[in-house]
Amino acid sequence: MKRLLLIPALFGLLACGGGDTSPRQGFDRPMPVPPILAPTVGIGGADRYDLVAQAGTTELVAGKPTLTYGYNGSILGPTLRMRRGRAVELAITNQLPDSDHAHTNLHPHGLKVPGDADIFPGLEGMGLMPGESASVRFTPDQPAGTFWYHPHPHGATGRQVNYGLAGYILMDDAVSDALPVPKTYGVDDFPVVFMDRHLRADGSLAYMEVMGDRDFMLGNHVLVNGLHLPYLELPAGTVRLRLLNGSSTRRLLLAFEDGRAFHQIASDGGFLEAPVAHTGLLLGPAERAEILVDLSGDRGQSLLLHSLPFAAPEEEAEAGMGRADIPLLQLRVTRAGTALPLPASLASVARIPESEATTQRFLGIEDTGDGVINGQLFDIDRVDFTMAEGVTEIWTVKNFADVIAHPLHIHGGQFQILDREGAAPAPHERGWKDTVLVNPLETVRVIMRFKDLSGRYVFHCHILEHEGIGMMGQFEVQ
Ligand SMILES: [Cu+2]
Repeated sequence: MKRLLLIPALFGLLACGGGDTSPRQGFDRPMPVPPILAPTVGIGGADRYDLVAQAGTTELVAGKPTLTYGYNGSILGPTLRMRRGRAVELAITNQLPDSDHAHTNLHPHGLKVPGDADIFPGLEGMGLMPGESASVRFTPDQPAGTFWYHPHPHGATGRQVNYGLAGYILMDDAVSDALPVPKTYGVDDFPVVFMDRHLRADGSLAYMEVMGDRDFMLGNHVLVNGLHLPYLELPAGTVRLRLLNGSSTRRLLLAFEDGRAFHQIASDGGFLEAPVAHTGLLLGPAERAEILVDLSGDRGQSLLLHSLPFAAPEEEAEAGMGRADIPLLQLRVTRAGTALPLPASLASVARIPESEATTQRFLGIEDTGDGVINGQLFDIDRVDFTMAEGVTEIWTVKNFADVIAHPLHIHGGQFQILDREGAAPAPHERGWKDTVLVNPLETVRVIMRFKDLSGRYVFHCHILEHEGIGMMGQFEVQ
């Protein structure tokens, strides 16, 4: 690999020509809500979910049909509703059009599952060719939360996700059942996924067309549930939005146009201990946040959800990161609703004591040269770390780059952030996480239990183009 961050500025500026449409355009199409996929009866009575990866056409921008990929449809995929302790059988069939990038597989992002279910049917051979199918069974045993699924074929992940292959997994348990928060899907509880995409004038997707895309794959449209600038009709009460940043590179600083406070109730791996108030919430690639918004005084009004400008390293900013105010979604408060009191506490999130860790590891992330994590590129034949089932480890992650933040994702479940540059994490980062933004020159320590894991997993930068270049390693739980 040549020097990674070489020509982003020029191409980034070109790529951002035209930029996002102004806040007052659009908002004439409703935000699609992915359907919940009703399970069939699988082996041993498991809830069986069948996903078919396929191509289709979507009007990401009204009047301009785009070739996209989706599961069981033209873009994104149905929502899978799982329950802690209930057996699942997950099946994937590849019906993508034949191409160099047609092999696919499936990764349930954030779920704690055996290695053979984490990316199936595996990275070897990069999965299924068109016409092939695979399935796995597992029984999820982790707290309720908002997770997602997407393909993970090495070298093609970024392209396939960019084309639309991604869907939600919502986990329920006794805690989520009992919490007095909105929970009627599509009524007061909504999945909202943001995807930064580069669209040409004719509406077609441009992916990895210029040198700079490899470093900063920033688009010119941020789609919301697969559409540009949709609206969502909501009740005049408390609503719950399950936010997911499904962008390759773009971080979003989410806020409402009137600057109102909202409350985060969950991070990547489930509920926080207590709600955390924000007026702006930074969400990096692959991160999730569930928020509660009080719309009880807004009947008949509309409210814009947008991404505010923020300070980014110079090279990122030159490529278009954080520069603009990006309109995302118009909330229209059109019917009566119920204002719910904010729960004082949500769930127990016991801190993993540092003394429990028996191993410390170091991950140095670099942007240049032929090695990007601890001096090496991904090699499917190399296992970087081996650990015994049940151990607890502390991973110290250092971003040696001064030009870009890398969102590190560890497969196999959820970890906790111990500190950033030695300082305790902010309240909203004290819950379960599977992806952590590591800012330029920053050192972040995380602690993770490798309990009930088996086999091989990966860890990688969730800027999918970086992962594709080789910013990924493997660990094996024995
Ligand atoms: Cu990266």
